[in-house]
Amino acid sequence: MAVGVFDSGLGGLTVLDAVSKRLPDVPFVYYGDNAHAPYGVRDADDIYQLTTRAVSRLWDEGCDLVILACNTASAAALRRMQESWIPRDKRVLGVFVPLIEALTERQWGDNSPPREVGVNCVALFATPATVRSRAFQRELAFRAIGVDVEAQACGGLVDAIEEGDTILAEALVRSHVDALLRKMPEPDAAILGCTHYPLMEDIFRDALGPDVSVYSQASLVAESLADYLTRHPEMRGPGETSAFLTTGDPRKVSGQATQFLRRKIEFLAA
Ligand code: DGN
Repeated sequence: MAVGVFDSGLGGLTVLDAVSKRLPDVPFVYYGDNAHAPYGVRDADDIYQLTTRAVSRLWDEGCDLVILACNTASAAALRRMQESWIPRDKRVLGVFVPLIEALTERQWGDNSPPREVGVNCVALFATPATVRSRAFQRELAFRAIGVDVEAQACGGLVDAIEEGDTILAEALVRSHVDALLRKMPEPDAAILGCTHYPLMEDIFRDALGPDVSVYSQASLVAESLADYLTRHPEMRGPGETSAFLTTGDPRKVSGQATQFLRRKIEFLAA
């Protein structure tokens, strides 16, 4: 049984890369909804419909456990899915909780009341839909008190990264960081809350300066999945090889993915 990894497009490949390195024996089925990307500018209902469709498709592939690598889908759809839609024998995990557990130094499943943690001021960089959802603040409030969050919607950054326009992407990172630092001059920590931003992590770190701890999701999600599979071995199974599915044009998406990750990837039609 493979583990499903869902993203609105190519960005989730950064998460897939990290989890495949951490769990080399686990097969994955990656589903990119390239025909409907980017999600960051869509409304919450639309994101919910697209995300449930993608997750159902991964369940059809035999993936009882699906990771929503997409922050925008995790923010706009995951809680609603968990409340009323996911059957008992399936699991869907998002990317916010591992980030927040790392930030608040909590173990998975620690349901104790929210408490003070080692950080006071957190900068969140994400897509407009993720920022609008306030999902990060909501999940954080379940676990921590006394933390100020200032969010910066990084308009244009996903497109610049996907187009490989590194000059524009760097300029956008620097101007979004400047905008955030005007609102919150001394953050303790910064969250890169979008699948694409790890590719610009060095620029974020440089623009934020050495005193800000930067939390990037790919490696944290990989650790959290490894931990989850240790506790739920029934959710993993040997045997299958990994596969890549897209709702877009497989040839075009394979070319873009190969360029995005600088290794050869072959997508099939979803
Ligand atoms: N995958 C999305 C995210 O992590 O928020 C970014 C791409 C998008 O759909 N805007």
